Amino acid sequence: RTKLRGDEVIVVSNREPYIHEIDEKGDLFVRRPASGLVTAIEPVMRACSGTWVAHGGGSGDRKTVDAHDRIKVPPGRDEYSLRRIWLTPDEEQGYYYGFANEGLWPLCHVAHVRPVFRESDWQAYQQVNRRFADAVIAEARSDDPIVLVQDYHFALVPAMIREKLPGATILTFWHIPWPNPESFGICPWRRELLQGLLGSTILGFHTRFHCRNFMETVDRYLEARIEQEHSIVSVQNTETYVESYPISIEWPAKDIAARWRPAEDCRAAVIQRLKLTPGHRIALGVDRFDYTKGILERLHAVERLLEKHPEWVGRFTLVQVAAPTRSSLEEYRSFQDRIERVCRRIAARFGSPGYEPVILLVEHHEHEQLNELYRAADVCLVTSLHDGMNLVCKEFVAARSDEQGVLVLSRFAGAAREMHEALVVNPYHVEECADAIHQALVMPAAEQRERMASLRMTVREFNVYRWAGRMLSDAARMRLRQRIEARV
Ligand code: ADQ
Repeated sequence: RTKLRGDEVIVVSNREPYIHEIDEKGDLFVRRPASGLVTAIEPVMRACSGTWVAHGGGSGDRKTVDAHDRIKVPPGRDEYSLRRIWLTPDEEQGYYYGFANEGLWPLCHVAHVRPVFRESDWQAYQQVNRRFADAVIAEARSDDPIVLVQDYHFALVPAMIREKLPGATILTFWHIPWPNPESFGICPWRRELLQGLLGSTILGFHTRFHCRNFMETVDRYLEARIEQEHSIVSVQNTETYVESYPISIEWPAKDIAARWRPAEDCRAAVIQRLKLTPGHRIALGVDRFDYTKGILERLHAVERLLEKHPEWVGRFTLVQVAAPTRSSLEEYRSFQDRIERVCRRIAARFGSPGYEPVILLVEHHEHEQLNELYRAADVCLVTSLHDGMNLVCKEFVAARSDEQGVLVLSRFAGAAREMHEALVVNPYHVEECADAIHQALVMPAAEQRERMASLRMTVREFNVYRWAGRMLSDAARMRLRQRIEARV
């Protein structure tokens, strides 16, 4: 808030932070989406109040807005404005499911799912990007707002805004990895995407590695001047500062953490609810049900663990919470079927009446329910095949005020660059993962405490306000420079 000093802030993202739905009885209720992006941006918006422009996708969304499609949120607290954009089914199909999630998502993640590029999806993507850019321009009260453009759904938006509002400070954050130039180069519209992103004042990625990949991609496919040591890319007269800003979570306030039930009670509650035996060891996975999250590899590791260490059979369970996501895409449906098949196979091999080695909960959980699971678990398994950052590992650490519990973390998640005290694994290496789970289960309490205390220091210090603060300070610096240059 100090950094912004009254500047106008507008956020653009596909996902809205509050979704209004209508239940079977016709009553309205509000839902928080399972989204890393929303988890990260929402505290920043609450702190600076402004306008959030997003797709209104809930069945009750239209019922709750005013004549300008706006609503104050969080419900009941009215801290900032949410401006909803309505998409037609064809727009949503082509822009969101098609180009963004069948094209860009697999293109940017090395997860061996082949991207699909349809001309009609590309048309819809351009059209929807134009609609969001127009909405930002209409919402802007000044000619130099700060606009935060979020993610791969809106690669074209920065240049579209820049054209109409040359004085805007546009901060674009790409929440997923950026691949190497060869991989990115298969996209038929690579030049257009790059030119769109280079309308940004600042373009942020989670890691330096992704920044370097981006700059090499620009170098390969556009006529641009690249100053590696200053991280500046210039095309014609526009300069973009490309920097890494590792995203994080809001560290729980002292009074909130003080009200949490003791970890032992959480454990007892989960054991009772899931019908486990007392003394049962719990490994936890929390993910959107996405093929990049390494859920299959995690199951293979659990299966191998039970083969290798029969002493855990009957005493160990993986609780896998998977939030349904993009389920209208075939790739996601068949992935879910495959996971369910493997769970049944593991149950057939190692389960018995009253004992399930894997409990798969395919449902959205509220924050409090997740927190209880995080506090109940002996081990948290984050085995992404590729992940921009991954917030689940940070949420787990934040929940463990008792300094117990072990994090097993994929080396291919951006988070592995900061969370060195985790047991860092290659999720493709089944044996290594099985061994890491075993090591976690037998780790002495004192070692758990040491590792967890250190992880907690990192996440507490490098929290989401640090992420936003660094980006906004850089923006403030660039605004000043622009103003000075405009006067010369
Ligand atoms: P995501 O791919 O969505 O984010 P992640 O960072 O792990 O991945 O965040 C997922 C969020 O959804 C977490 O806050 C988690 O608690 C929540 N969630 C998961 N399963 C849930 C469930 N069943 N019920 C309720 N909530 C659930 C993208 C990138 C990441 C990057 C973030 C932020 O893919 O790499 O970390 O953006 O930049």
